[in-house]
Amino acid sequence: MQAELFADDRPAIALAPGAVVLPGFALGEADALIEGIAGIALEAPFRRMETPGGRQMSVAMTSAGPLGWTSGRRGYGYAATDPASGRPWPAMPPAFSALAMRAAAAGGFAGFVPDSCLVNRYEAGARMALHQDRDERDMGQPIVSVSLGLPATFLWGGAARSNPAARVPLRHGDVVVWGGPARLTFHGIAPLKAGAHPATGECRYNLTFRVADA
Ligand code: MD6
Ligand code: FE
Repeated sequence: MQAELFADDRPAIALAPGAVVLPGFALGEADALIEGIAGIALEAPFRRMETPGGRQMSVAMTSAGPLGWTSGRRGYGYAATDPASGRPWPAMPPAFSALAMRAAAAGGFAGFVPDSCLVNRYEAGARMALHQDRDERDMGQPIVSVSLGLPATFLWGGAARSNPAARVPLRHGDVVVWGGPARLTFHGIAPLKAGAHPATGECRYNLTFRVADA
């Protein structure tokens, strides 16, 4: 299996039933993914959105695919056009969807065909507070999340925001797949430590693939 060739020496880590970290699963495609992100950002530049409460997020975001995730004073959700330009989001590069489908299958979710790829860019200090991903229509569909560049600490909580969160290190090329009974688990990213990575420079990218509109 090709994934074995590229995987690093850490075994898959089960976070909970339905949720698994696949260490190094995307390493073979990492350079192509980073090139793809640069292309996406030419059409739909990274921007720091506002929360519905009016605060600016520390993570910069853009999207690819038929639907893009957006946030603003009117709330969170998916849109077919980029509110910054009024144009459709850039197409999802075929290598992106192929990797996401392969990872989902490896995580136990065959038949996953994403219609949305949210691209997150973290610079030093950027973080994501504990949240649930609940803007998608079909909670039976999993999420596939790819980490690129600087390492981060993933916060893996529970079914309630107040549950204590485990700290899970995520490195360049790691993929997290989750769905099923874990689909609504609270999760986040601790403030990114400053550093430089040969593939991305002074940032971390995260790709999250979803079926937003099943
Ligand atoms: C991040 N990820 O890794 C933030 N959400 O930068 C997420 O918020 C996330 O990784 C749902 C599923 C997988 C994720
Ligand atoms: Fe999330």
